[in-house]
Amino acid sequence: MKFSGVRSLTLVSVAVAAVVLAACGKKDAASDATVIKIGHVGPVSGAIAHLGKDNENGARMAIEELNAAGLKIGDKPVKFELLAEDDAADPKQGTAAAQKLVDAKVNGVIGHLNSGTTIPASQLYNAAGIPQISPSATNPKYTRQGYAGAFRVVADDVHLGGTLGKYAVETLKGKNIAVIDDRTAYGQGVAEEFKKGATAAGGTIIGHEFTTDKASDFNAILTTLKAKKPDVVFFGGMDAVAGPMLRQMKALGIQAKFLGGDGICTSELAKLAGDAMADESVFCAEAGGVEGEQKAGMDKFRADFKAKYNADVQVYAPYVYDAVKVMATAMVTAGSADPAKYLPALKAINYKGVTGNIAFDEKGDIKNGALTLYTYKGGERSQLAVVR
Ligand code: ABU
Repeated sequence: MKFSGVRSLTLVSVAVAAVVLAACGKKDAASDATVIKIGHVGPVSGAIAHLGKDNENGARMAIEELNAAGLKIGDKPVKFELLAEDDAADPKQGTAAAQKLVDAKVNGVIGHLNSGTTIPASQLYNAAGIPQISPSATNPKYTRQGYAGAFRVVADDVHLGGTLGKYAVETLKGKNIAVIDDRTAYGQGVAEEFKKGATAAGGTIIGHEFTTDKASDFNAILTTLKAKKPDVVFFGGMDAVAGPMLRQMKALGIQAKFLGGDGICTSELAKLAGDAMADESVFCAEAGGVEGEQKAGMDKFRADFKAKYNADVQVYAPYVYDAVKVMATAMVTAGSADPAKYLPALKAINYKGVTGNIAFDEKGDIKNGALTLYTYKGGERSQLAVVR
């Protein structure tokens, strides 16, 4: 097919304009601002939907504040749009959600919540050149794949599991320690790091049993472990499994202290465990934390979140909130929401958030990450200490 000179020039101009528009983003019809698409993925269905909603609400809160502030990027007004996807904590659904965001040409992604979804999804974001900040996936592998655009605003399982292992032996005086994990990327990884930490501190691992992130009957593995007389049981997995496990431990008369990582360290755990959780019998760690004068910002965030969503923060909403703000700050600094252009600013970020100071090391992990140790009293999480 042949076109006249003028028509082919017009077609070329239209094609060029379409490419430029795709790179710059569409315009918001009401305000004429350039739309910047931020993807968020977490499990908003399934057993840990309460945690996925917590994360997603953290993202929504940040996006609303950014839009209310009327930000400009490269002297142009912008409007942030949240594209929120559900991965149901399932690796396959996670990659499907990631592909949807890649196809939508999002400018950046915050997520996913679980290590088991974050790691496979990161391959797709990396191939598409889309920066990703995980607010909660703690398996170390995520930032050890050599991806330039993979970042994490929380500590990893080496830190988390190792610290809890030492704590189980040195502070809780555990000698005979049993371990259970749910065989997910997170549960398995944090349990192995816990074992290393506990063993190095002089504890003995008397048994390691396995379950899944969908199981609800733990009688067989708990009976096996009970026979070995543990004084501490560590669980690598999430609160939706830990709650029923605690109930069944009580029914079997297992008196051991119960420890877990950030996956069980939620407001919801007390409800899930019911009356099976005696005061100061359960211990866990969140993979971040603030102390001193930074506590005021976190306290205000929690109060604002509760007022807005009529729900307590579960664990990671503030980290999601900060991750969105970090990404937006990098775009403003770079004067562009084009991933290739704002990525250097993201790598060099030094941001004071509600979760503390956020700067990344060469892998994309948070520098000088903190952990907060908690126990439960009267059905509430009760902070013990912030450690680094
Ligand atoms: N870090 C706890 C929950 C998320 C995950 O890493 O799978």
